[in-house]
Amino acid sequence: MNIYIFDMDGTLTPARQPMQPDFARRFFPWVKSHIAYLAAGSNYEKIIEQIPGDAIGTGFSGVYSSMGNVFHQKGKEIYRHEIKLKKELLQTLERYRKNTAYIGKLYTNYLELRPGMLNFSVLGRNCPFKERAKYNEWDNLHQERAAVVKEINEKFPEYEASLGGKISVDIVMRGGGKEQIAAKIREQHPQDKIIFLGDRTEPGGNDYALAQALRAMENTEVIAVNSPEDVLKYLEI
Ligand code: M1P
Repeated sequence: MNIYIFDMDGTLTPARQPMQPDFARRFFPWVKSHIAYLAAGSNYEKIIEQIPGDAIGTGFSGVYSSMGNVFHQKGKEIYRHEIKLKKELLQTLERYRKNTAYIGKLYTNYLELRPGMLNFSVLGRNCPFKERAKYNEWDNLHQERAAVVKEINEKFPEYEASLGGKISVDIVMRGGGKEQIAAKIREQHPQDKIIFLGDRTEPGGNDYALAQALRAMENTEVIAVNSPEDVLKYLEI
């Protein structure tokens, strides 16, 4: 039997947007008749905003949120982990926010603490939606987020940083990222083939650690997708 794992933003839904109705219409019957897990960087509250409750409650066999630091089954929280934040880490992030060369307006909620992880966005998570694309375009040219990721990973061996979606960086305790999901699912399904679909499986992306952990195991496959349309195409639904 195949066991499926899906990332959410950019994989099952457009980044930070609800699942598209046509996608939901085709994906729901499929997910109800297969064993599938969700592996999201977002927290559980955001997942509920983006994916209709039907799939969350009854479709998926389990929902990993906050990079695998919280686990829900049938709407019930099974466990959660926390992160320890060092003063030096916060000072480093504040420096990027203060000294950014981005000339657009900056918004609040630039440090978002979630169970087991910290999400950092120089732009600020409370930005209007159109500002996300503007910052992302600028960041693609100036590689600000890549610089944050590099500095955190070099300076703090106890933490692991990766690019979030379009505007942010995800920081977890080393080993406390999406990779932990691989071992948990393998434990539940020792004999089955595990197939993971994600849009950020490249080095530095927030699906990379999970992709690598799975590649190191037998009987697994990692499928890099660029959009929900790619998922439908792969599943042939
Ligand atoms: O794709 C998952 C990412 O989605 C958001 O990223 P951003 O706001 O940068 O587009 C965040 O929730 C991030 O934590 C998450 O990994």
